[in-house]
Amino acid sequence: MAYLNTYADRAKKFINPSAKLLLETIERKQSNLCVSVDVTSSKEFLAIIDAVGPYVSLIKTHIDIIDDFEFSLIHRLQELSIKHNFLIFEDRKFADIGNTVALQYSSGVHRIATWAHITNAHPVPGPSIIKGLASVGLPLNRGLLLLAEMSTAGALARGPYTEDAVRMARDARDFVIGFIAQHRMEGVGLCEGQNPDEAEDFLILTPGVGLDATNDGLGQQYRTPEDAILGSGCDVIIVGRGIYGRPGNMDIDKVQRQSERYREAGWNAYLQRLKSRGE
Ligand code: 5BU
Repeated sequence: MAYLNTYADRAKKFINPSAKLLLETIERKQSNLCVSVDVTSSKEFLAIIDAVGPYVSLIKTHIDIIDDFEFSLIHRLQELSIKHNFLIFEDRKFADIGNTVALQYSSGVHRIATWAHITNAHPVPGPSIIKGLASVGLPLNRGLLLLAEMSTAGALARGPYTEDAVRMARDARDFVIGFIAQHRMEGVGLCEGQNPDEAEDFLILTPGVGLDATNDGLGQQYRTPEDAILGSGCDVIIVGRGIYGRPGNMDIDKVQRQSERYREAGWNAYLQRLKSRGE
């Protein structure tokens, strides 16, 4: 199975430039941690990113929740991305027809395609959503993740829906680099008589990761980095509140310590996974 190889080896096989860069960054920084920065003030947003920057390969944003958004915030974010060497993932969860998502991705106040290396989409509209987003993202070397599963209790993205998402991804490997999911997806959705492709490799980025809580009381479900990386074979752990707690008055030294703690847990689980290959 391709995902059992090192991140560096896998980087060489991906054709999409953002997927390659992410895997190379993970290897170089020894971090499969993505911090999700879900705060509403620009000041807090930048302070968290500067604190966790050394420990992450990827920063995930919900740019539409920033109360005092001005485009200069994106320039500050890009400066931090260069300073700390991480990629940017806007968790936009597009879900409309091709023409509309192309406009939402390229335009408006956020102009997501101009700065986010990676974004994501619900497969619910069918393959046209990939086509629409690719028309904007591919010329900019961007990558797309499909939401094949969700971390929330009772999520509807499962079974045949997940299988169809994987089939859609397989037909667009230049742009679709993987999934937001809870498990690996290689070999999922094959028709009867179709043989699994041993070289198939999708990136699996997984939210719902926490070391100290099992849920948030609002449907979110947490599992440990070890469960995600070693138990389920995911590639990148996405952690938000487990690292920065409650927004407002945060202790930035604690945020830094927590990000190092999660980085170490994620990386050790990966090293264990590599070790398990020979057993
Ligand atoms: P948390 O604070 O670690 O619970 O934040 C998780 C983040 O991941 C948050 O930004 C969600 O929007 C995002 N997320 C998720 O939690 N579960 C999912 O299935 C998907 C995204 Br898709």
